[in-house]
Parts: sequence; C-alpha cells; structure tokens
Amino acid sequence: MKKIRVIDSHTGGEPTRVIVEGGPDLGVGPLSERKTIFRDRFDDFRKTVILEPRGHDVLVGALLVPPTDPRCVAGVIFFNNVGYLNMCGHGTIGVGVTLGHLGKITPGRHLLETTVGIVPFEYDGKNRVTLDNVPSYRYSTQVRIPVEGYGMLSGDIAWGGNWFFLCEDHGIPLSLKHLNRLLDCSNKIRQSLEANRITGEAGGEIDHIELIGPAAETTNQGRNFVLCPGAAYDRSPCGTGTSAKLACLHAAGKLQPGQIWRQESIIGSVFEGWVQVRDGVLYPTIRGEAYITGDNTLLVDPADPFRNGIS
Ligand code: PYC
Repeated sequence: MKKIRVIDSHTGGEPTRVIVEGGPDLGVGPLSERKTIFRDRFDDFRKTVILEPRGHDVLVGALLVPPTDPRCVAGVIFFNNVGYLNMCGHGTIGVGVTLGHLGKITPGRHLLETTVGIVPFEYDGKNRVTLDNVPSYRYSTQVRIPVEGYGMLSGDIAWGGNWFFLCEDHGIPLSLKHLNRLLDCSNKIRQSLEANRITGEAGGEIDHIELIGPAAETTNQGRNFVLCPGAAYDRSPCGTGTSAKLACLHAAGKLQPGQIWRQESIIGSVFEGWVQVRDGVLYPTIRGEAYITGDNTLLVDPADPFRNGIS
C-alpha cells in the first residue's frame, strides 16, 4: 500500500489538501521546471490525491517541496482536478495555517516559493494569513464577447497570479439560489473566450471567470462568483481573483493604495485586500482565514482499479 500524508483545511469554505509526505520526487530545479516534471511524469499522483474517490472537484492540492531559495520556509506547487495552477491565494492561506499546525512556522513573517515567484506572508499563530501576492494588473478593459444565451457581455481581463475575465453585466444575482445560471453563464463565457481566441498577455489562457457584483453585507464592498479551470466554483472569494479585481479597481481609479476592499464570496466568506504601488507595479495584499479539517493518510492499493482516481 502506498501511503500519502495530507493535511486538509478550508479557507473561506474552499478546501486545500497539503501533501506533507509521500509525494513525488521532482528534483531540485526551479519550481517552474519541477511543475513541468510533476505534470509530465507524475500526473497520476495529482489524480490520485484530488479526484474521487479520495478527493472531489473542488479540492485544490498543494505539494510541499524543498525551496530553491533558502530564505523560504517551503516551496509549493498547486494543482486541481484538471491540472496545475500558477498561484493560489486561498491555497497559500491554507498552506500557511497548515505549516503553523505542523509546528513548522511560528507567528510572524515568512516566505513561500511558488512557481510564479516568492510570496511573503504573515501568520498570526492561529487561523489568519496575510499574503503579499505576485504583481497584478488589468490587461484590457471592456472586452465585449458574444455569450450563447446571454447576448453580448463585457469584461476586464486581468492577472492576479492566474488569468481572469471579470464580468459585471451578466445580470444574474450573486446568490447560491442562482447557482445553475451562474455556472452556465460563466462556462459559456469561458467557451466564448476560447472560441474567439481571447487570451491574457502572451497568449495566457484565461481559465478563471469572475462574475462580479455588489456585496450582500454593508461592511463589504463587493461579491464574486469564480469559476475555476476544472468547472468547479470557488467557495472562497479567490485570492488571485480578488487580486485581479483590486488591479481593475485601481486601474479604473476606484481604489487608492492602502484602501481596504472586503470581497465576499458566493457563500459569504470574506477576504480583505489592498494594494501598494511601487515603481508603477501593483502589489496586492490578501488576508483570510483557514481552518484545519483533517490530518489524513491516503492509502493507495495497487490492486484498486480506481487507485488513480475517476477521470
Ligand atoms: O484563491 O487564488 C485562489 C484560487 C484559485 C483557484 C481556486 N482558488
């Protein structure tokens, strides 16, 4: 029996599964290269950990690896039900709280190495992590696309560690009562982007769709519904999606550096965010809370016909 030790947590309702033992050996190269090795040689491991019957479509995996930069507490490669993520905000919060739970970090500031750069974060010793995300920016604005069943919709394309299409004129209330329509509309937006070959900078695939709208609570400034690459929706406000949103607000002159924006998710969980601008580059900071939900050993029986998940 192969054994894989994982720590499960959720950040604002969105689950993260951190692999602490039993992961593949990806060598010692740059993390972006190790991500390629993971994808090309060990994709079965991703499926085993994330897919049913051991996981589910909403789960995001975080493989802890030795960092190349000794200042970092760990390196991490994020993955999901269909592949590999660049950066993951809720996952970083989950990793921070998991490292605290394991006694690997004390309260204070730390560095985490990701495939898209070093992410500094502050851990409060309990459940709260504040992360300085990778530089984010609005790439284009008011992009109009035909969306089957919804007419012409417009949105901004922005980078927050992943590529996002942020759409406000979808006309659907941001409530779980309308989940089927939210899923349908965001899936159709994704299909239209693909069909019309609309991408982020340098052909970057826009694999996250963010439907935005007003907050339900007066203490918050906005609400979102985020469709992730594998067609699951983010239960949290999405750290990279919130970063993309902050970049768009700042570009539109609606958010000043240091001004706090409280972003609600579709289930009502909240991330706080703000931006700093240095030398014309926008740096978003995202704050959220994660809770440990399990300390588990996954067992993989070589005789199990579904040992590598149900694809
Ligand atoms: O929090 O950045 C995020 C994220 C990406 C996909 C799911 N969550």
